[in-house]
Amino acid sequence: MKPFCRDTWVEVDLDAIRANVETFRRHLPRQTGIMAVVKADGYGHGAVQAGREALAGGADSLAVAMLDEALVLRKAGIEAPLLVLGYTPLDSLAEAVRWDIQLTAYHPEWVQSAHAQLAERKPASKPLEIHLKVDTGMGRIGTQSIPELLAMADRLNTSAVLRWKGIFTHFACADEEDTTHVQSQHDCFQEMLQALTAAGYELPQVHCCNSAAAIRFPEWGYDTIRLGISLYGLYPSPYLKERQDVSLVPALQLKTRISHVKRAAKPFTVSYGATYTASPGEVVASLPIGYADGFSRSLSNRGFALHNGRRVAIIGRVCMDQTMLRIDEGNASVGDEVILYGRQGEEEISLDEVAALLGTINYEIPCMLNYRIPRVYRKNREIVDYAHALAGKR
Ligand code: UAH
Repeated sequence: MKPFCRDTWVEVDLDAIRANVETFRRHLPRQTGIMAVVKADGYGHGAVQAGREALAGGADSLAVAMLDEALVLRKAGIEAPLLVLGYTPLDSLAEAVRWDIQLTAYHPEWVQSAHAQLAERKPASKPLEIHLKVDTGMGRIGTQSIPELLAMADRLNTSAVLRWKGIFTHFACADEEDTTHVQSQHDCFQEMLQALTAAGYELPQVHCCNSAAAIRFPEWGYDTIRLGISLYGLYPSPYLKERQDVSLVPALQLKTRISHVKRAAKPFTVSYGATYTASPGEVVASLPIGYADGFSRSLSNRGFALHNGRRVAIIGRVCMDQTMLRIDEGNASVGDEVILYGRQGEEEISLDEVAALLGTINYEIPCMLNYRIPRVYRKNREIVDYAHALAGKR
């Protein structure tokens, strides 16, 4: 029995996730590994399920944005190397050590405090693995200073409680046609690596590529890439989608079922604000999904859905828990499946299309779908797992 009652759900095709990892495996040099980025609950797909599938498909490690996300993965039994890409407060170091989670550092004072704190522990703790983050042109976390980088490398190499595991940077514009910025970031990264080797340090794991850079510049893969959006079958930008350097398979669909159908006998208005008037003869179908699920209210009177393989318009305002459609052709009945994101027959509503309509990027669309929506996982078309926070199932 399915562990939820709701007639709205996200379907994740785990075979697609695996196929995307395999595509990058073929696209990258042999020696380059794949770190699957499953932050933000796997970009809305489910971090545990997406992470497991990525690892089974050939990824060798996982990355998240914050320590709490890493703890979820460890507590679910994932044993692969896990890296926290963002900031970790010093008062949480013991948790990172206990659960064997790699952290990111970018300031000598943080590294010194981490060393001092862990060195005091009795009995001596196992070493905490650290990746140093350098800012080569993103302007968010990361050091821009070679003296700071050398000071951190020195502290890590002489500490018994810290271990220098990696060094990385993050690109701001790798998805754009103009490669000036990404090239200059890569040059800057190489200068920082050279400063380390010139000072006698042996480089640990080196990584700089996100999905876009891995697609465009597979030769910059170094020891590993950090594969985020394209793990889920999405291109980092419309430009890269058009180029088709790699062929990706989208993993996520958003589905629901009609909860009410009415044919207008006389004109009536639809939803809050009465922004749409149904004319006599029009068929209006209600759907049990709304903006409180992460289905944007900005799709009011603008978005589309798929019903019986045809595109149908969203009419009136998207409410907190309900959305209405106009069914122009054919019959509609309570219980009919409706696709909000994904494919039905020959028709598709891609996350790229929805993002363009909302004036945002495809990344944001699955990330918005929140805990109220159950996730259904398929492999070989069969349902293999569920996740639903309201049912206490991860
Ligand atoms: C530091 C860092 C990120 O914040 C995100 C990613 C993954 O990016 P894509 O989703 O564009 O692949 C990697 N690294």
